[in-house]
Amino acid sequence: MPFRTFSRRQFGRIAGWSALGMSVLPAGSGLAQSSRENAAAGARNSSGFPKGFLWGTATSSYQIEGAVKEDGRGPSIWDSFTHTSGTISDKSNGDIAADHYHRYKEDVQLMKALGTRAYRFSIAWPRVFPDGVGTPNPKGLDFYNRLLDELLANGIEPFATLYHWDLPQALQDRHGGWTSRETSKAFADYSGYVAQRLGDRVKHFFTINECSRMVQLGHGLGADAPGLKLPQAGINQVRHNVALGHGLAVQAIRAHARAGTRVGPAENAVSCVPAFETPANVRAAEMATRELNAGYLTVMLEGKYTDAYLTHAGKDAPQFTPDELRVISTPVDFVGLNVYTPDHYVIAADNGPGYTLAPFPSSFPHMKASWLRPGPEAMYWSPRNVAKLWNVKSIYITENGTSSTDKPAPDGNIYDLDRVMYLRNYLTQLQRVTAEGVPVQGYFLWSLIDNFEWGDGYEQRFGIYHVDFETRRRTPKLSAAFYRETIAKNAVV
Ligand code: GBH
Repeated sequence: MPFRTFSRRQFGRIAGWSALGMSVLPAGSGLAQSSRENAAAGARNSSGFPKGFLWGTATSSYQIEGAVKEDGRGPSIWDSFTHTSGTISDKSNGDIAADHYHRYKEDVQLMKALGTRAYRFSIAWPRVFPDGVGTPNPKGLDFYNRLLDELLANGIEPFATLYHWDLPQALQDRHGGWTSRETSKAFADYSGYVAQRLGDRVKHFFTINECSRMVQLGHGLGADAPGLKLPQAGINQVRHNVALGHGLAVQAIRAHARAGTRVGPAENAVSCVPAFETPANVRAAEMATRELNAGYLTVMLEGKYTDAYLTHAGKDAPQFTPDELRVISTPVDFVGLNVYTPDHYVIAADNGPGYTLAPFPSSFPHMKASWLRPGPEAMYWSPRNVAKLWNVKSIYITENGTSSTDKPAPDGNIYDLDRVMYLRNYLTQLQRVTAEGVPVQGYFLWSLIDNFEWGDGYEQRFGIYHVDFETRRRTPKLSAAFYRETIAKNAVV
Protein backbone atom coordinates (compact mmCIF):
# COMPACT_ATOMS: atom_id res chain seq x y z
CA MET A 1 0.00 0.00 0.00
CA PRO A 2 1.25 3.47 -0.77
CA PHE A 3 1.98 6.05 1.91
CA ARG A 4 -0.98 7.95 3.26
CA THR A 5 -0.97 11.23 1.49
CA PHE A 6 -2.80 14.50 1.61
CA SER A 7 -2.86 17.81 -0.12
CA ARG A 8 -3.71 21.16 1.41
CA ARG A 9 -7.18 20.96 -0.06
CA GLN A 10 -7.77 17.58 1.55
CA PHE A 11 -6.51 18.65 4.90
CA GLY A 12 -9.80 18.47 6.72
CA ARG A 13 -9.81 14.74 6.13
CA ILE A 14 -6.24 13.54 6.27
CA ALA A 15 -6.25 9.83 5.59
CA GLY A 16 -3.18 9.36 7.75
CA TRP A 17 -4.85 10.79 10.80
CA SER A 18 -7.90 8.58 10.81
CA ALA A 19 -5.84 5.54 9.91
CA LEU A 20 -3.84 6.27 13.04
CA GLY A 21 -6.96 6.31 15.18
CA MET A 22 -7.29 10.09 15.26
CA SER A 23 -10.53 11.86 14.73
CA VAL A 24 -10.18 14.74 12.35
CA LEU A 25 -11.93 17.79 13.69
CA PRO A 26 -13.10 20.39 11.21
CA ALA A 27 -10.97 23.49 11.47
CA GLY A 28 -12.46 26.40 13.35
CA SER A 29 -15.48 24.57 14.73
CA GLY A 30 -15.51 22.12 17.59
CA LEU A 31 -11.74 22.01 17.95
CA ALA A 32 -11.34 25.23 19.90
CA GLN A 33 -14.13 24.26 22.25
CA SER A 34 -12.80 20.76 22.80
CA SER A 35 -9.25 21.97 23.46
CA ARG A 36 -10.59 24.39 26.07
CA GLU A 37 -12.38 21.57 27.82
CA ASN A 38 -9.32 19.40 27.51
CA ALA A 39 -7.08 22.11 28.91
CA ALA A 40 -9.38 22.49 31.90
CA ALA A 41 -9.28 18.74 32.41
CA GLY A 42 -5.50 18.86 32.09
CA ALA A 43 -5.24 21.48 34.82
CA ARG A 44 -7.05 19.15 37.23
CA ASN A 45 -5.17 16.12 36.06
CA SER A 46 -1.76 15.27 37.46
CA SER A 47 -0.40 14.88 33.92
CA GLY A 48 -1.52 18.40 32.90
CA PHE A 49 0.60 21.37 31.85
CA PRO A 50 0.08 24.99 32.94
CA LYS A 51 -2.70 26.92 31.24
CA GLY A 52 -1.36 28.70 28.16
CA PHE A 53 1.69 26.42 27.87
CA LEU A 54 3.09 27.02 24.38
CA TRP A 55 3.35 23.95 22.16
CA GLY A 56 5.43 24.16 19.00
CA THR A 57 7.79 22.49 16.57
CA ALA A 58 11.29 23.45 15.44
CA THR A 59 13.37 23.34 12.26
CA SER A 60 16.43 25.09 10.82
CA SER A 61 17.07 26.76 7.48
CA TYR A 62 19.81 24.63 5.93
CA GLN A 63 18.17 21.41 7.11
CA ILE A 64 14.84 22.01 5.35
CA GLU A 65 14.82 24.90 2.89
CA GLY A 66 16.82 23.74 -0.15
CA ALA A 67 16.78 26.40 -2.92
CA VAL A 68 20.40 27.15 -2.10
CA LYS A 69 20.98 29.17 -5.25
CA GLU A 70 17.63 30.89 -5.50
CA ASP A 71 16.73 34.56 -5.21
CA GLY A 72 20.28 35.69 -4.66
CA ARG A 73 21.22 33.49 -1.68
CA GLY A 74 25.00 33.41 -1.22
CA PRO A 75 26.89 30.21 -0.40
CA SER A 76 27.24 29.16 3.24
CA ILE A 77 29.95 27.13 4.94
CA TRP A 78 27.52 24.18 4.93
CA ASP A 79 27.22 24.30 1.12
CA SER A 80 31.00 24.13 0.88
CA PHE A 81 31.26 21.42 3.53
CA THR A 82 28.61 19.13 2.05
CA HIS A 83 30.18 19.48 -1.40
CA THR A 84 33.55 18.34 -0.05
CA SER A 85 33.97 14.59 -0.37
CA GLY A 86 34.06 12.44 2.74
CA THR A 87 32.08 14.80 4.99
CA ILE A 88 28.51 13.42 4.92
CA SER A 89 27.76 9.74 5.58
CA ASP A 90 25.39 9.26 2.63
CA LYS A 91 27.21 11.82 0.42
CA SER A 92 24.12 14.01 0.39
CA ASN A 93 23.67 17.75 0.86
CA GLY A 94 21.01 20.38 1.55
CA ASP A 95 20.66 21.60 -2.04
CA ILE A 96 16.99 20.58 -2.11
CA ALA A 97 16.49 19.13 1.39
CA ALA A 98 12.76 19.08 2.19
CA ASP A 99 12.12 21.84 -0.38
CA HIS A 100 10.52 23.93 2.34
CA TYR A 101 11.43 27.10 0.43
CA HIS A 102 8.73 26.20 -2.07
CA ARG A 103 6.46 24.20 0.22
CA TYR A 104 6.29 26.46 3.28
CA LYS A 105 2.53 26.95 2.93
CA GLU A 106 1.95 23.21 3.06
CA ASP A 107 4.29 22.99 6.06
CA VAL A 108 2.36 25.67 7.93
CA GLN A 109 -0.75 23.53 7.39
CA LEU A 110 1.11 20.58 8.94
CA MET A 111 1.75 22.72 12.03
CA LYS A 112 -1.86 23.79 12.13
CA ALA A 113 -3.07 20.20 11.91
CA LEU A 114 -1.05 19.42 15.05
CA GLY A 115 -2.69 22.28 16.92
CA THR A 116 0.66 23.96 17.58
CA ARG A 117 0.57 27.67 18.35
CA ALA A 118 4.30 28.40 17.90
CA TYR A 119 7.04 27.60 15.41
CA ARG A 120 10.80 27.94 15.83
CA PHE A 121 12.66 28.31 12.54
CA SER A 122 15.99 29.81 11.58
CA ILE A 123 16.88 32.58 9.18
CA ALA A 124 19.62 31.85 6.65
CA TRP A 125 22.14 34.67 7.02
CA PRO A 126 23.41 34.17 3.41
CA ARG A 127 19.91 34.78 2.05
CA VAL A 128 19.77 38.17 3.77
CA PHE A 129 23.44 39.16 3.29
CA PRO A 130 24.85 36.96 0.49
CA ASP A 131 28.30 38.38 1.19
CA GLY A 132 27.92 38.27 5.00
CA VAL A 133 27.94 42.06 5.31
CA GLY A 134 27.18 45.04 3.12
CA THR A 135 24.14 45.34 0.90
CA PRO A 136 21.15 43.26 1.99
CA ASN A 137 19.36 41.08 -0.56
CA PRO A 138 15.65 42.03 -0.44
CA LYS A 139 14.54 38.81 -2.16
CA GLY A 140 16.16 36.76 0.59
CA LEU A 141 14.34 38.59 3.33
CA ASP A 142 11.10 38.35 1.36
CA PHE A 143 11.00 34.60 1.83
CA TYR A 144 10.81 35.16 5.59
CA ASN A 145 8.21 37.89 5.09
CA ARG A 146 6.04 35.39 3.24
CA LEU A 147 6.61 32.71 5.88
CA LEU A 148 5.76 35.08 8.75
CA ASP A 149 2.57 36.23 7.09
CA GLU A 150 1.51 32.64 6.47
CA LEU A 151 2.24 31.66 10.08
CA LEU A 152 0.35 34.59 11.56
CA ALA A 153 -2.60 34.07 9.24
CA ASN A 154 -2.82 30.56 10.68
CA GLY A 155 -2.54 31.59 14.32
CA ILE A 156 1.05 30.38 14.76
CA GLU A 157 3.55 32.58 16.58
CA PRO A 158 6.99 32.83 14.98
CA PHE A 159 10.14 32.30 17.09
CA ALA A 160 13.18 33.10 14.93
CA THR A 161 16.70 31.77 15.41
CA LEU A 162 19.29 34.05 13.83
CA TYR A 163 22.08 31.50 13.47
CA HIS A 164 21.72 27.76 13.03
CA TRP A 165 25.22 27.27 11.61
CA ASP A 166 24.88 28.43 7.98
CA LEU A 167 27.58 31.13 8.05
CA PRO A 168 28.08 33.03 4.78
CA GLN A 169 31.11 31.46 3.11
CA ALA A 170 32.41 34.97 2.36
CA LEU A 171 33.06 35.52 6.08
CA GLN A 172 34.95 32.25 6.33
CA ASP A 173 37.10 33.26 3.35
CA ARG A 174 37.65 36.83 4.44
CA HIS A 175 38.22 36.48 8.19
CA GLY A 176 38.42 32.78 8.99
CA GLY A 177 34.82 32.85 10.21
CA TRP A 178 34.40 32.56 13.98
CA THR A 179 38.16 32.46 14.54
CA SER A 180 37.90 36.25 14.19
CA ARG A 181 35.92 38.83 16.17
CA GLU A 182 35.05 40.39 12.80
CA THR A 183 32.49 37.60 12.44
CA SER A 184 31.06 38.36 15.91
CA LYS A 185 30.56 41.97 14.80
CA ALA A 186 29.11 41.00 11.42
CA PHE A 187 26.65 38.72 13.23
CA ALA A 188 25.46 41.64 15.35
CA ASP A 189 24.97 43.85 12.27
CA TYR A 190 22.98 41.15 10.50
CA SER A 191 20.91 40.49 13.67
CA GLY A 192 20.09 44.16 14.13
CA TYR A 193 19.00 44.44 10.50
CA VAL A 194 16.73 41.40 10.72
CA ALA A 195 15.24 42.56 14.04
CA GLN A 196 14.41 45.89 12.47
CA ARG A 197 12.85 44.39 9.37
CA LEU A 198 10.98 41.45 10.92
CA GLY A 199 10.47 42.80 14.44
CA ASP A 200 6.96 44.00 13.62
CA ARG A 201 5.91 40.33 13.58
CA VAL A 202 8.62 38.41 15.44
CA LYS A 203 8.48 38.99 19.19
CA HIS A 204 11.02 36.32 20.17
CA PHE A 205 14.53 35.98 18.76
CA PHE A 206 17.08 33.29 19.58
CA THR A 207 20.65 34.37 18.85
CA ILE A 208 22.80 31.28 18.21
CA ASN A 209 21.71 27.67 18.15
CA GLU A 210 24.00 25.39 20.17
CA CYS A 211 27.23 27.33 20.49
CA SER A 212 28.70 24.16 22.00
CA ARG A 213 28.21 22.05 18.89
CA MET A 214 29.47 24.58 16.38
CA VAL A 215 32.57 25.11 18.51
CA GLN A 216 33.36 21.45 19.24
CA LEU A 217 32.23 19.73 16.07
CA GLY A 218 32.90 22.58 13.65
CA HIS A 219 36.25 23.79 14.96
CA GLY A 220 37.61 20.94 17.11
CA LEU A 221 36.59 17.60 15.61
CA GLY A 222 36.10 18.88 12.06
CA ALA A 223 32.86 16.86 11.81
CA ASP A 224 30.65 19.91 11.06
CA ALA A 225 31.30 22.93 8.84
CA PRO A 226 33.75 24.61 8.51
CA GLY A 227 35.54 21.31 9.21
CA LEU A 228 38.43 22.78 11.20
CA LYS A 229 40.56 20.87 13.69
CA LEU A 230 42.09 23.72 15.63
CA PRO A 231 44.49 23.31 18.53
CA GLN A 232 42.99 23.88 22.00
CA ALA A 233 43.88 27.59 22.14
CA GLY A 234 42.11 28.13 18.81
CA ILE A 235 39.00 26.27 19.96
CA ASN A 236 38.89 28.33 23.16
CA GLN A 237 39.17 31.56 21.17
CA VAL A 238 36.35 30.49 18.82
CA ARG A 239 34.21 29.71 21.88
CA HIS A 240 34.85 33.21 23.20
CA ASN A 241 34.17 34.87 19.83
CA VAL A 242 30.89 32.98 19.50
CA ALA A 243 29.81 34.06 23.01
CA LEU A 244 30.79 37.62 22.07
CA GLY A 245 28.71 37.35 18.89
CA HIS A 246 25.74 36.30 21.04
CA GLY A 247 26.16 39.31 23.37
CA LEU A 248 26.66 41.81 20.56
CA ALA A 249 23.57 40.42 18.82
CA VAL A 250 21.46 40.81 21.99
CA GLN A 251 22.49 44.47 22.09
CA ALA A 252 21.87 45.00 18.36
CA ILE A 253 18.41 43.43 18.58
CA ARG A 254 17.53 45.64 21.57
CA ALA A 255 18.71 48.68 19.63
CA HIS A 256 16.74 47.91 16.45
CA ALA A 257 13.63 45.90 17.37
CA ARG A 258 10.30 47.18 18.67
CA ALA A 259 9.88 47.64 22.43
CA GLY A 260 8.91 44.39 24.11
CA THR A 261 10.88 42.13 21.76
CA ARG A 262 12.40 39.27 23.75
CA VAL A 263 15.78 37.69 23.05
CA GLY A 264 17.90 34.85 24.41
CA PRO A 265 20.21 31.97 23.44
CA ALA A 266 19.19 28.44 22.37
CA GLU A 267 21.83 26.23 23.89
CA ASN A 268 22.36 22.51 24.07
CA ALA A 269 23.58 22.95 27.63
CA VAL A 270 25.68 20.08 28.97
CA SER A 271 22.99 18.28 30.90
CA CYS A 272 23.95 16.98 34.34
CA VAL A 273 21.53 14.67 36.09
CA PRO A 274 21.94 13.41 39.65
CA ALA A 275 22.53 9.64 39.42
CA PHE A 276 19.74 9.39 41.98
CA GLU A 277 18.11 12.08 44.00
CA THR A 278 19.94 12.60 47.28
CA PRO A 279 20.54 16.21 48.41
CA ALA A 280 24.30 15.69 47.89
CA ASN A 281 23.91 14.35 44.36
CA VAL A 282 21.46 17.12 43.49
CA ARG A 283 23.96 19.72 44.67
CA ALA A 284 26.77 17.94 42.78
CA ALA A 285 24.74 18.04 39.56
CA GLU A 286 24.22 21.80 40.00
CA MET A 287 27.97 22.37 40.43
CA ALA A 288 28.74 20.20 37.40
CA THR A 289 26.19 22.15 35.32
CA ARG A 290 27.94 25.42 36.16
CA GLU A 291 31.46 24.13 35.43
CA LEU A 292 30.73 22.13 32.30
CA ASN A 293 28.91 25.05 30.67
CA ALA A 294 31.60 27.56 31.67
CA GLY A 295 32.29 28.82 28.14
CA TYR A 296 28.61 29.01 27.23
CA LEU A 297 25.66 29.62 29.55
CA THR A 298 27.85 30.32 32.59
CA VAL A 299 29.77 33.18 30.99
CA MET A 300 26.60 34.49 29.31
CA LEU A 301 24.68 34.57 32.59
CA GLU A 302 27.47 35.40 35.08
CA GLY A 303 29.79 37.57 32.99
CA LYS A 304 32.91 35.65 33.92
CA TYR A 305 34.73 32.44 33.15
CA THR A 306 34.93 30.19 36.19
CA ASP A 307 38.30 29.84 37.93
CA ALA A 308 38.35 26.14 37.12
CA TYR A 309 37.76 26.86 33.40
CA LEU A 310 40.65 29.33 33.20
CA THR A 311 42.97 27.16 35.30
CA HIS A 312 42.22 24.13 33.17
CA ALA A 313 42.79 26.11 29.95
CA GLY A 314 46.10 27.48 31.26
CA LYS A 315 48.15 28.97 28.44
CA ASP A 316 45.39 28.06 25.97
CA ALA A 317 42.86 30.38 27.66
CA PRO A 318 41.05 32.76 25.29
CA GLN A 319 42.15 36.38 24.93
CA PHE A 320 39.41 38.64 26.30
CA THR A 321 38.80 42.01 27.88
CA PRO A 322 36.55 42.89 30.86
CA ASP A 323 34.43 44.91 28.45
CA GLU A 324 33.85 41.84 26.28
CA LEU A 325 32.67 39.89 29.33
CA ARG A 326 30.15 42.66 30.01
CA VAL A 327 28.90 42.42 26.41
CA ILE A 328 28.66 38.61 26.57
CA SER A 329 26.56 38.84 29.72
CA THR A 330 24.12 41.48 28.44
CA PRO A 331 20.90 40.45 30.23
CA VAL A 332 18.64 38.11 28.24
CA ASP A 333 14.87 37.74 28.47
CA PHE A 334 14.84 33.94 28.51
CA VAL A 335 17.05 30.89 28.07
CA GLY A 336 16.31 28.35 25.34
CA LEU A 337 17.43 24.78 26.05
CA ASN A 338 17.80 21.97 23.53
CA VAL A 339 17.34 18.76 25.53
CA TYR A 340 18.06 15.38 23.99
CA THR A 341 20.08 13.26 26.35
CA PRO A 342 21.67 13.30 29.80
CA ASP A 343 25.31 14.15 29.07
CA HIS A 344 26.36 13.05 32.55
CA TYR A 345 24.93 11.27 35.55
CA VAL A 346 26.55 12.92 38.56
CA ILE A 347 27.51 11.53 41.95
CA ALA A 348 28.67 13.67 44.90
CA ALA A 349 32.31 12.99 45.77
CA ASP A 350 34.91 14.11 48.24
CA ASN A 351 37.32 15.24 45.54
CA GLY A 352 38.48 18.57 44.06
CA PRO A 353 35.43 19.48 41.99
CA GLY A 354 33.05 17.83 44.51
CA TYR A 355 31.57 15.37 42.03
CA THR A 356 32.21 12.35 39.84
CA LEU A 357 30.82 12.05 36.31
CA ALA A 358 29.82 8.41 36.15
CA PRO A 359 31.04 6.65 32.98
CA PHE A 360 28.23 5.12 30.91
CA PRO A 361 28.26 1.32 30.89
CA SER A 362 28.42 -0.05 27.35
CA SER A 363 25.05 -1.71 27.95
CA PHE A 364 23.32 1.68 28.40
CA PRO A 365 20.57 1.87 25.73
CA HIS A 366 20.45 4.33 22.88
CA MET A 367 17.90 5.43 20.31
CA LYS A 368 18.57 5.03 16.57
CA ALA A 369 21.38 7.60 16.76
CA SER A 370 24.11 6.10 18.91
CA TRP A 371 24.74 9.41 20.73
CA LEU A 372 21.12 9.67 21.81
CA ARG A 373 20.88 7.83 25.12
CA PRO A 374 17.36 8.10 26.49
CA GLY A 375 17.34 9.72 29.94
CA PRO A 376 13.99 11.43 30.36
CA GLU A 377 15.09 13.00 33.67
CA ALA A 378 17.30 15.35 31.62
CA MET A 379 14.06 17.14 30.73
CA TYR A 380 13.51 17.78 34.43
CA TRP A 381 17.08 18.60 35.51
CA SER A 382 18.23 20.80 32.61
CA PRO A 383 15.64 23.54 33.12
CA ARG A 384 15.58 23.04 36.88
CA ASN A 385 19.36 23.49 37.22
CA VAL A 386 19.44 26.51 34.92
CA ALA A 387 16.57 28.18 36.80
CA LYS A 388 18.18 27.41 40.17
CA LEU A 389 21.81 28.34 39.37
CA TRP A 390 21.11 31.60 37.58
CA ASN A 391 17.67 32.58 38.81
CA VAL A 392 16.34 32.43 35.23
CA LYS A 393 12.70 33.50 35.08
CA SER A 394 11.75 32.28 31.62
CA ILE A 395 12.82 29.11 29.82
CA TYR A 396 11.80 27.53 26.51
CA ILE A 397 12.66 23.99 25.52
CA THR A 398 13.87 24.90 22.06
CA GLU A 399 14.43 21.33 20.83
CA ASN A 400 13.64 17.78 21.94
CA GLY A 401 13.08 14.68 19.86
CA THR A 402 14.66 11.56 18.43
CA SER A 403 15.29 9.77 15.17
CA SER A 404 13.73 6.38 14.48
CA THR A 405 13.94 3.88 11.63
CA ASP A 406 10.60 5.17 10.35
CA LYS A 407 9.91 2.42 7.82
CA PRO A 408 6.30 2.28 6.61
CA ALA A 409 4.40 -0.81 7.83
CA PRO A 410 2.54 -2.98 5.28
CA ASP A 411 -0.56 -0.83 5.80
CA GLY A 412 1.40 2.27 4.78
CA ASN A 413 1.54 3.88 8.20
CA ILE A 414 4.69 4.67 10.16
CA TYR A 415 4.33 3.31 13.68
CA ASP A 416 7.29 5.09 15.28
CA LEU A 417 6.64 3.59 18.69
CA ASP A 418 10.16 4.29 19.93
CA ARG A 419 9.68 8.02 19.26
CA VAL A 420 6.29 7.96 21.01
CA MET A 421 7.89 6.18 23.99
CA TYR A 422 10.72 8.70 24.06
CA LEU A 423 8.45 11.73 23.82
CA ARG A 424 5.96 10.42 26.38
CA ASN A 425 8.70 9.88 28.95
CA TYR A 426 10.41 13.24 28.33
CA LEU A 427 7.10 15.10 28.41
CA THR A 428 6.24 13.41 31.70
CA GLN A 429 9.40 14.94 33.16
CA LEU A 430 8.57 18.27 31.54
CA GLN A 431 5.18 18.16 33.22
CA ARG A 432 6.88 17.43 36.54
CA VAL A 433 9.22 20.40 36.24
CA THR A 434 6.42 22.81 35.28
CA ALA A 435 4.24 21.49 38.12
CA GLU A 436 7.05 22.35 40.54
CA GLY A 437 6.99 25.94 39.34
CA VAL A 438 10.14 26.00 37.20
CA PRO A 439 9.27 28.68 34.62
CA VAL A 440 9.28 26.64 31.40
CA GLN A 441 6.85 28.45 29.11
CA GLY A 442 6.96 26.43 25.95
CA TYR A 443 8.25 23.38 24.13
CA PHE A 444 9.41 23.03 20.51
CA LEU A 445 9.53 19.46 19.25
CA TRP A 446 12.47 18.65 16.95
CA SER A 447 11.39 18.26 14.32
CA LEU A 448 8.29 19.12 12.31
CA ILE A 449 9.50 17.18 9.25
CA ASP A 450 12.34 14.83 8.35
CA ASN A 451 15.33 16.86 7.22
CA PHE A 452 19.03 17.00 6.42
CA GLU A 453 20.69 15.77 9.60
CA TRP A 454 24.14 17.32 9.08
CA GLY A 455 26.94 14.72 8.96
CA ASP A 456 24.32 11.95 9.02
CA GLY A 457 22.75 13.24 5.81
CA TYR A 458 19.24 11.79 5.37
CA GLU A 459 20.05 8.65 7.35
CA GLN A 460 18.65 10.01 10.62
CA ARG A 461 15.04 11.13 10.44
CA PHE A 462 13.87 13.35 13.31
CA GLY A 463 10.48 14.47 11.92
CA ILE A 464 7.03 13.65 13.23
CA TYR A 465 5.99 14.00 9.59
CA HIS A 466 7.76 11.66 7.21
CA VAL A 467 9.28 13.20 4.08
CA ASP A 468 9.75 11.06 0.99
CA PHE A 469 12.96 12.57 -0.35
CA GLU A 470 12.11 11.49 -3.90
CA THR A 471 8.69 13.14 -4.09
CA ARG A 472 8.99 15.47 -1.05
CA ARG A 473 5.57 14.22 0.05
CA ARG A 474 4.83 14.68 3.76
CA THR A 475 2.98 12.00 5.77
CA PRO A 476 2.13 12.05 9.49
CA LYS A 477 3.78 9.39 11.63
CA LEU A 478 2.10 7.93 14.72
CA SER A 479 4.10 10.42 16.82
CA ALA A 480 2.31 13.29 15.04
CA ALA A 481 -0.99 11.84 16.23
CA PHE A 482 0.45 11.47 19.74
CA TYR A 483 1.65 15.08 19.77
CA ARG A 484 -1.64 16.38 18.44
CA GLU A 485 -3.55 14.60 21.19
CA THR A 486 -1.12 15.81 23.88
CA ILE A 487 -1.56 19.39 22.70
CA ALA A 488 -5.34 19.11 22.57
CA LYS A 489 -5.45 17.77 26.15
CA ASN A 490 -2.56 19.94 27.39
CA ALA A 491 -1.47 16.78 29.17
CA VAL A 492 0.70 13.74 28.51
CA VAL A 493 -1.38 11.08 26.78
C1 GBH B 1 20.57 19.36 17.52
O1 GBH B 1 21.79 18.92 18.02
C2 GBH B 1 20.65 20.37 16.41
O2 GBH B 1 20.38 21.67 16.88
C3 GBH B 1 19.77 20.06 15.24
O3 GBH B 1 20.10 20.86 14.14
C4 GBH B 1 19.83 18.60 14.94
O4 GBH B 1 19.14 18.25 13.78
C5 GBH B 1 19.23 17.86 16.12
O5 GBH B 1 19.77 18.28 17.31
C6 GBH B 1 19.32 16.37 16.05
O6 GBH B 1 20.65 15.94 16.14
O7 GBH B 1 28.27 12.80 16.42
O8 GBH B 1 28.86 11.51 18.36
O9 GBH B 1 29.92 13.66 17.97
C7 GBH B 1 21.65 18.01 19.10
C8 GBH B 1 22.84 17.94 20.00
C9 GBH B 1 25.18 17.54 20.10
C10 GBH B 1 23.72 15.94 19.11
C11 GBH B 1 26.35 16.91 19.39
C12 GBH B 1 24.87 15.29 18.39
C13 GBH B 1 27.21 14.95 18.35
C14 GBH B 1 27.45 13.53 18.74
N1 GBH B 1 23.96 17.33 19.34
N2 GBH B 1 26.10 15.49 19.14
S1 GBH B 1 28.72 12.83 17.81
